[in-house]
Amino acid sequence: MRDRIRVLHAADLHMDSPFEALSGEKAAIRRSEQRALLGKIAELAREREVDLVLLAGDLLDSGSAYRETAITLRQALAEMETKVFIAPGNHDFFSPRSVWASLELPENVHVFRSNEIECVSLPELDAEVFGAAFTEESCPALLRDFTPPENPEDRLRVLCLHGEVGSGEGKYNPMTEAQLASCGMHYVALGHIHACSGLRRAGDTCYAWPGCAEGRGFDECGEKGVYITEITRSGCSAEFVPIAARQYHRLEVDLSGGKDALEAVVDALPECAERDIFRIALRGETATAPKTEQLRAALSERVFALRLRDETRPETDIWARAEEDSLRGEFLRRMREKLNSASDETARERLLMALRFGLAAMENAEEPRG
Ligand SMILES: [Mn+2]
Repeated sequence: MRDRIRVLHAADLHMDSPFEALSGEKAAIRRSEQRALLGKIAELAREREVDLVLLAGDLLDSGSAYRETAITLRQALAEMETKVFIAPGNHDFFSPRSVWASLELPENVHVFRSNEIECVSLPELDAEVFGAAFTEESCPALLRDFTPPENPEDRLRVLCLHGEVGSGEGKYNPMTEAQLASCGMHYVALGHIHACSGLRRAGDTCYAWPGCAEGRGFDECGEKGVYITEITRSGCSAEFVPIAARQYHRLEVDLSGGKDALEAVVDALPECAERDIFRIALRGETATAPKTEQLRAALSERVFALRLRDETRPETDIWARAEEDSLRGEFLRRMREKLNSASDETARERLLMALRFGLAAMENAEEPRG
């Protein structure tokens, strides 16, 4: 009898996402990189000689797919050379009009089509794979009333589902740890949450979600990938394998102390920055406003894509001119008084803003700087 099986567990590829924050050209590159995930998953499945591939939903960002995506999907699934199970999620739910119904899928692929948990027996692996599909954008709590059937042959049991673990309330197949503990599975392969979970345990049930396999925005920063999970009757181990083509990063760069903006940003970039996508906030106190357009141009070759925000504040020695016998001096003195008696941080922020605008107006400058 098999005492273990090895599975590749992936979810939330969200293929054909719009990538609205990127230019049209770069968005198209990102979509082709999402498609390439399928080939990487197939390669990894062969390399690691996995027994099963479990795809826990939201493989597609919507009910439809570009022609290229449908072709790649069919090819890559066939190349996986093992049984592949797909549990459609809220973005790519199963319906008669969905890709899952219309696409002619290779024989090694089983797509769950009903929102009731079904069981597929795999006697050659001494295993059973359970699963279900979202059949619309929401899905009731599938584990709430689930009772595992008898398991007289002590088969390894795996459940592949899209859904979320927590209070048991919600629109997306919510489940509780107690329900997981009593569902009779050795491993529950989940999808839906985009940050990977790490291997978790509820009673004797191990469960995990790998997160999305390719970031799509600054709320999906860092390494993204899939799990290779070894499942035994007494427990599981899961290895996270990064497969994303690019990472998203959020950086804050402090320009206080008269630092050169370009130098400071370049210093802050990680290795392989040219591959990645950045949101950089410039912070700190500066004498003059950083020239963001120049900076963007200078950085364009060093990163794949960039969003740059100037959040610097004027240096506080703007008060140096408060003693002047001028309109500016008078304005500064009055503003200083108001700031000293500001009731809270919000009032202070507002006064600082007024100060910057006031000084800019007096200088006839376009940018409100001190
Ligand atoms: Mn989802």
